[in-house]
Amino acid sequence: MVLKKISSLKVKIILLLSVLILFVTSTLTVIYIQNLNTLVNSNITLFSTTMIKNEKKELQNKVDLASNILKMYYKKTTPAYMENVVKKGLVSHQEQLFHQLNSIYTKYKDLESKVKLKKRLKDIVKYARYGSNGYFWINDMDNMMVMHPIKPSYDNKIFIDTPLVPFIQLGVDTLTKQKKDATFIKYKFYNPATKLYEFKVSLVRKFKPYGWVIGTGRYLSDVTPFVKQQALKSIQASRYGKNGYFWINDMNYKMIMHPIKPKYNNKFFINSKEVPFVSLGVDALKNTVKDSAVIKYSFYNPATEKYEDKLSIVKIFKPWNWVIGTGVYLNGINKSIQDVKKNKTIEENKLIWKIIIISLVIIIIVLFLAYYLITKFITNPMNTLSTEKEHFEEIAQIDFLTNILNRRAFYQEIEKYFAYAKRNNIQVSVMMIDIDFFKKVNDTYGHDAGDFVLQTVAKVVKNSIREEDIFGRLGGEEFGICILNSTNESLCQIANKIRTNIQSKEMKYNGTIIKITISIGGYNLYTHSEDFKIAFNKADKALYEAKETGRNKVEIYDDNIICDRDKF
Ligand code: GH3
Ligand code: MG
Ligand code: MG
Repeated sequence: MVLKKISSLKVKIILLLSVLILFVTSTLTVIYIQNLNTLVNSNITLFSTTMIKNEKKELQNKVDLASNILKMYYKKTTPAYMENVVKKGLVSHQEQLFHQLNSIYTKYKDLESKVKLKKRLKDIVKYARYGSNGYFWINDMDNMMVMHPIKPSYDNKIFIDTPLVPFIQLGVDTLTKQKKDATFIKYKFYNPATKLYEFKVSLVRKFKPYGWVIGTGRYLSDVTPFVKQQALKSIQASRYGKNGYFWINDMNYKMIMHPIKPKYNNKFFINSKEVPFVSLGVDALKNTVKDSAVIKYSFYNPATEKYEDKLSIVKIFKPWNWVIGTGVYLNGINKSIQDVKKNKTIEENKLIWKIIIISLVIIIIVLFLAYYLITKFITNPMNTLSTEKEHFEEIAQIDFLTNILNRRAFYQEIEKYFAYAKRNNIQVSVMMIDIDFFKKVNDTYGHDAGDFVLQTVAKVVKNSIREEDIFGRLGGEEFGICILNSTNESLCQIANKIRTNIQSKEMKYNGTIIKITISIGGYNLYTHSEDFKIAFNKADKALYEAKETGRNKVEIYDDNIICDRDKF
């Protein structure tokens, strides 16, 4: 019983420890794998956000740079700068005309009649043009319009104090005042292009042979489109990387310049699927206080000839209300992110497998150890694994089933008793007990019931004798007892007490009441010269007789004693 308890306790501890180790190992493994996963995922997210952030920064730099180019051109549209540009242009164009006039005059002045040559030269001036609408007029020093190529109605009219046509008088007066052959004049004049009165700068120059003043002028505002055109050209030519470019649209959704698809130029794109970035950009800029915005959309990629996701930055250029934009196709970034993801996942999987294998090894070792230890304790409870000396000795002396002395221990004790009795001249008796028809109990109720009966018999017998009496299991269903200070009478009495206690005991096993009887052979030693083997042989003989003569009875190995069952 004690032994069973010991081994089952150990088994329980082993099981508990194993379960604990398994639980801790698997929990740690799961936690580790989860943490690893989160770490890898956050790494990838960090990588991709950094990547996109960098890309945005790059684009912002590019668009800022392009915006600076526009700013540079815009500076050319300040009044002073424009006046300078206009003046330079006028000088060069008039220089060309005068060169032509002078050379023809020189060539034909002796060949042709005065009238004819004058008409020839007048026609040259009349039809001379430059730029989109540059022309020359002729007046004389008497403020008379000699020839105006656009307004022939002015011809041969004198313009003095006429605010609508101020340039004749202004030119003549300035030339006279400055005593120069050529001078610039600046005045306000109606501009049919903008329908506004605007500053116009004109260059008037004397053509001496005929006393003419030949003038030509330009509105200062004429410079702006020219500068803008130049700015557009510059931006159009600005490229970076493999296929980085800038486009420009205005805040009214009109494409002003697209370097890759010029067919979009001057077209409006409001919520267009083909060209989504114009309205996306304008709307994003309208919705922000900043001067730039990020937009995402799908657009044709000339490199792959496919429509792909694109990330762009648009920036407003306020002076001209232009939007300048540039973008990058995200497939490059996505590919790098995918690559990183792939590599990280491979690394992660390798780590996970390592951890799983380590955990599995630990689990297998633990299971194996547990199995080994448990089987050892269950199948061989008396093995040397127990380090406690006490247990070891107990295991060697106690009968495993009945928890009384085993055969070896019993005979050892008897030997001591016999020696003690001999020394002190004390009377000794021995008894052999055998259960009657025990085989039948096994056959009828099963071996476990038989074990239970053996245990019960041991208990009942133990309770029927004194503490100092020796009681042991000799094997099977046989027990031995040794008592001191006894006579044949007392032996007979004690034996019958044991027998009747057993007979009257109701052994309840799994609800079934089992009743048994025992037979006892006893022997009270004649002399101290007999050893315990002889004594037990004699008791055994008496037992045999008890069995032979009916069972459930006590026989004493002494013909003089009749140990009658009926007396008890
Ligand atoms: P008898 O009255 O002649 O003694 O008959 P019996 O059946 O008791 O005698 P036998 O010697 O033929 O049978 C003894 C039986 O005891 C046989 C064996 O199976 C059984 N036995 C021996 N040791 C144990 C044990 O530890 N547990 C159980 N359940 N049975 C045991
Ligand atoms: Mg027997
Ligand atoms: Mg028997």
